[in-house]
Amino acid sequence: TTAKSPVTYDVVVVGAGFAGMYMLHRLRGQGMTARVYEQGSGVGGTWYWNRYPGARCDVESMQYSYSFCDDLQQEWDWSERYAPQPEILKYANHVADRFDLRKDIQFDTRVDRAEFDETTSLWSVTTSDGRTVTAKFVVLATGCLSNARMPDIKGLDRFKGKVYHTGHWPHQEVDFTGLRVGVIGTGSSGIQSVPVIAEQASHLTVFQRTANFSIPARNAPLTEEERQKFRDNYPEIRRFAREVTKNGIYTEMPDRGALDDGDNERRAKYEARWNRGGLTFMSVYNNLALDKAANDTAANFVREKIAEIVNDPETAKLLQPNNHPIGTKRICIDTDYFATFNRPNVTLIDIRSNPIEEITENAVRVAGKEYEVDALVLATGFDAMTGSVAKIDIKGRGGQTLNQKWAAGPRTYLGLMSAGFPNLFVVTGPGSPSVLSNMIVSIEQHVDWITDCLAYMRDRGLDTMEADVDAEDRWVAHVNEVAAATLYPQANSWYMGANVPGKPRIFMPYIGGVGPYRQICNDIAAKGYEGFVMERAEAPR
Ligand code: NA7
Repeated sequence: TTAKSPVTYDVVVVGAGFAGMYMLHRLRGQGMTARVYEQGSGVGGTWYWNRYPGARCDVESMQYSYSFCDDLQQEWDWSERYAPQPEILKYANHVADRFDLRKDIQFDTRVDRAEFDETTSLWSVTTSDGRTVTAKFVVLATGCLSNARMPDIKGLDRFKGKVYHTGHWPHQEVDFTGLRVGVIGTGSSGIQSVPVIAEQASHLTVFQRTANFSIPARNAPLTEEERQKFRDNYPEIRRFAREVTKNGIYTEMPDRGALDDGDNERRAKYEARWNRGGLTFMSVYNNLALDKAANDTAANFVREKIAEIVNDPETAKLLQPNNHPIGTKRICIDTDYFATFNRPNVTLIDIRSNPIEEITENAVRVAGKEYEVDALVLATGFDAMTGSVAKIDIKGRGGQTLNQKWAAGPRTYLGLMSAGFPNLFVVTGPGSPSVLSNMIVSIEQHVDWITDCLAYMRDRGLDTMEADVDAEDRWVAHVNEVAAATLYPQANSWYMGANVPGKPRIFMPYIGGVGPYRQICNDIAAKGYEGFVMERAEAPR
């Protein structure tokens, strides 16, 4: 550092969710100076904002947790098979305290702008408090499902009652007792919140555009014995999740396709997974994401289950998904979702055949009929993977903005960097397994990789690192090719950007699997960061 080019921090980290917190911890371990900016008033990211009733992680708690510190994983007591949001937030706060992270996190502060100066090779970062700092590196730990999206529905601003978005839920207790509530959206957030809201509301009207596949969670308290089994086997469980699996979740790996079994055998396997509950339903066979005929067997099984659970045949039919192969939109995990429609105070309204015409001061109008509500819950999702990055005005080489570069869809090398934006990293960015995996596994992998890379550069006196355009083009082509071989692009999902009007339709995450992806990243690092250009800065630092 010289007087001519004052470097305020080695690294600026954007976001204090699970990615930002671990990034800060690792940077400190390297003796690097770092500042984290967080727009919320506390740590936790996703789990700070998504406080809606019933919010819970779909990945089991013993696996949806950091693995970097054995004392932490041995000491923390998860109370249930799937942790509820308040408990995950408590865990995030515990981690912040335990590793003394808060002193380097500035809360209630957004990063508005980041600009790369080609003469000094430094980033200049401007925050919502009007300050500008410089940093050698910027790490975007902004999250993949963090930019809540308000639906563009006529009259929404005229509604007189309270409006809540699941992804931006108030911190005070919301009580729907005695109220008529409308829920718009039946993705994961809708499916988790509907059964809980139905117990409070005098009447609940659910507005469904797309029916979704959902598997029972079979949530239950964890016994000390169950926790101990994980703790005793953590080294192997974590290794397997990281190196062997596709999605970062430890479970048995399927060795056959759905059509390799006869009808009875297949049904028995689906039945067993349905009764076990949770995400592993989809890993009973190895070709459900690849072969439509195989996929149909699983989809039909779930459709039959819905028909068995739901008493009213018309409602059951509406709840049976028929617009996408199972799993190509994020599979949902529920507690009593379908059974909730048997309650006398719950109504399902199909807004696919008749979209919402208008929201009035006190009602939602569909096909000329007004459904009166006192409160509205928007479970309408996020501008996924790129939304939170796009909100920051990021300028790279030649004054090009990241939004300009990504106008036709995100382009990255390994989901970690984008050519033209030196020293700017994204944690679990588009082009990495990210949202197709246990996020904490993918976050730890990226943060470890970035930390090793920064240490490598420092040890060699290198100042800048940038993805090579050819390497990036090859990676983007590979990501697309792997996706095209699956059924995923057949769904209008947020993986495809299809939920945001005008967003380019590109399958954003890398579906090659967590284990193979990690191997690719490790090999590239071992080859001296092949496909990246590393240089010394011209100006003294
Ligand atoms: P999702 O999965 O994006 O679900 C949003 C839901 O809202 C989905 O049913 C949408 O229907 C519906 N939606 C969105 N916009 C509208 C409008 N304008 N009108 C009517 N209905 C609408 O978000 P979630 O928050 O549930 O879950 C996100 C992820 O978080 C989840 O997958 C887990 O990984 C955790 P559509 O399907 O687009 O027809």
